[in-house]
Amino acid sequence: MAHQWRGVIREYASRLPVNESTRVITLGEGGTPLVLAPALSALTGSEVYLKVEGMNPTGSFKDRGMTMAITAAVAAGTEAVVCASTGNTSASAAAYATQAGIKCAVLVPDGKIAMGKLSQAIAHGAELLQVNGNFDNCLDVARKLSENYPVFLVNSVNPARIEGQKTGAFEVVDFLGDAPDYHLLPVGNAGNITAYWKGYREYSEPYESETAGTLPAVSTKRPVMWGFQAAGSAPIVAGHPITEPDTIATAIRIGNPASWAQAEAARDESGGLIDAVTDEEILEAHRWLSSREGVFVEPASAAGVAGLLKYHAAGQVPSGKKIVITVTGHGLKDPQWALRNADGSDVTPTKVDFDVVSVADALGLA
Ligand code: AN7
Repeated sequence: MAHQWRGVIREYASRLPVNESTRVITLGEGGTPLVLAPALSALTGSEVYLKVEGMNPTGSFKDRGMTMAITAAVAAGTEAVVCASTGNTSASAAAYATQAGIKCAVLVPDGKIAMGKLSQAIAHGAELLQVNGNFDNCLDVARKLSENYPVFLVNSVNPARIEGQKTGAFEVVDFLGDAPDYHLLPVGNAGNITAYWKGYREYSEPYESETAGTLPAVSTKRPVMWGFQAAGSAPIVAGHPITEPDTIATAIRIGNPASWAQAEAARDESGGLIDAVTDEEILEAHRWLSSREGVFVEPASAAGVAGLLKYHAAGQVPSGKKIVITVTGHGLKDPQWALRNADGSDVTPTKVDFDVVSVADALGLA
């Protein structure tokens, strides 16, 4: 019988801080496709898979953490949540808060979030404030707000978010049958690299479940973690906060990541790296994904693929391995980038008259 995916909390309940009496707030997140990328595999000689997180209910990986955070907020009797966001967290928080029947306030950097994400937060009825400052300023205010007023913070500094997001690693292992050799992903506020590493660690050892006793290890190994920041917003690479982060990949325009230390731990414990990719490299990877793999992502989501292409060009990507790259958000969030050519000029669709000969001519059909 067909099995309908029940959302990450119900699918992975024994490995999450929930029990039978928890009221689960879910939109059916998780269970996203792990797609074999033929062109990247041919290029590298490794099996390269894309974890396509744009397939989540609000179009990004944030939903995995948000189902947990809003579930925790409801369990705590909260009536309002707040988050700072470069866009995707606000879209997700707004949707899950709506389903829970609680209020949601979001603080976003003025003029620096993609239209799709802004539309989502507004559509779901969030109290949206455009802050005259960047993401780091927004997070600072959101934290202080939650410390001094009756609102619950749902940014990834909330441990419930990391718990939910670690299920991405579980799904990769469950699908492949073991952990991959490498896992690549974009790094912004560094919650996701923290969460994947936690998931991979927990799956590689016996796990003391709160509800199901001791669970055996699922994987025999852990991947090497490679994280990529945008060059204009690469504090972990620089080794200091960036006060005026800049990149076209607005989702990861973050100068002082909240989970900085945890990201470094994931890097070091896995024998991996965190490096920067330029906006040009990000856009090239974005085009590669849409035109060669059939996967449309928003620019920030392509940072992991940009990293793979960069390291391949430097001869540092091994062949014969399994490589998973999380592509974090859907291309429809920020579609304008597809309408630019590689040289930066606008794409101009060909116009034709409504007769078959003109159409055949335009298509080059002799
Ligand atoms: C598509 O929504 O920080 O390193 O406020 O939207 O876990 O922060 C978004 C981050 C990568 C970086 N890709 O992940 C927010 C926000 C996409 C994103 C990241 C984000 P983290």
